[in-house]
Amino acid sequence: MDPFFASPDLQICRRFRDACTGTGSTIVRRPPGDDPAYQFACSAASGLLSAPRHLESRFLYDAEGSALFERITQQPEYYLTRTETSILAAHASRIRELTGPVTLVELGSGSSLKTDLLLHAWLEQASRGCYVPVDVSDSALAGACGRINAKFPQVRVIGVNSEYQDAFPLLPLLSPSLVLFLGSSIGNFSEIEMTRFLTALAASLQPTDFFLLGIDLVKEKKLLEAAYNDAAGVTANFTRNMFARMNRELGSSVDTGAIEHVARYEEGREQIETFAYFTSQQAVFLAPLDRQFLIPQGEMVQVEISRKFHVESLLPYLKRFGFLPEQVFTDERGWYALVLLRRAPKYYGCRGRL
Ligand code: AVJ
Repeated sequence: MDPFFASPDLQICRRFRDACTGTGSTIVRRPPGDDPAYQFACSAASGLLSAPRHLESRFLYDAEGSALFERITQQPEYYLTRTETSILAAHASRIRELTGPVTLVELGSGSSLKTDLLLHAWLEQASRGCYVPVDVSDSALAGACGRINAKFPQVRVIGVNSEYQDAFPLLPLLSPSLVLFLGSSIGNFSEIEMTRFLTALAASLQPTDFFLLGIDLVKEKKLLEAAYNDAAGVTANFTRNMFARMNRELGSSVDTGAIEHVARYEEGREQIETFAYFTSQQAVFLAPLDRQFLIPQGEMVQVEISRKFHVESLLPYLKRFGFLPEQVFTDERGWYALVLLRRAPKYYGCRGRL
């Protein structure tokens, strides 16, 4: 088939296969066919027309947003990254023991700083390795690939610049693998998004593949709210950047000075809900659609949810999708957990078939 007519999925698979035969570090990018600004504008339009108004949190991570998130992880109140890193540092070798010499695939890799701990453990047991980071931010991905390639020349690094789901068709090519989904990023999904994500991931993995999931655990409201309202105001700028990005990419001309960051823990729903609160009415122009949306003064636009979990209820939930717990690692305060899961045998859980 002429590659020009190939679907985006097929194109990315083909580029990926070509990349596998090289050496050093490579980045596989999305085909130029789909226009990111148009997609961003469509998503923003449907979110701003909904009640309550919301925007998809994946759009928080452009170059600016990814850099702001890195700064969030260094704030004293944001315990998630530090805690997860300490758990990884303590258990990376054990994880390698359990998985064997598998390819590391990281969804939402960002700066890939935590991955060093795993790569070290991998190279203690073998002379070579393969690392496939997947991220929507091209700048974060390029930085991470370059850094890892320089630090670990024995590791083949293939960056994939795409949404998580667009990288799933690559997983069968990478088996046996350990898919990393760290930082409690799964907490950004709504219930229905999480269901779709886990179904698609499970379908793309072989029974020999592993899944390492980082989850932030339910804890005292005060600690949670502090983590999402850092005193230095970095998280507030992260929230404002959603609209700053719309100004840059969609010609929106929103006064970001009229936006206040609101993040509160909803105990009933066990999630942090983050909003942009508008202190004055703003017109949001979306150039790719040639349309304008009014946000009245006093309105809130939800930009993110960060769900918090209980290990005891999450494990049976994951089992329903065919992910079986291998081992759970946690910190001494019990604030955060890393769950190592194994893809169940093919017809696991299919009643009537097995
Ligand atoms: C890495 C996406 C999971 O929700 O804790 C941090 C993002 N937002 N502070 C999180 C975030 C505000 C973070 N995730």
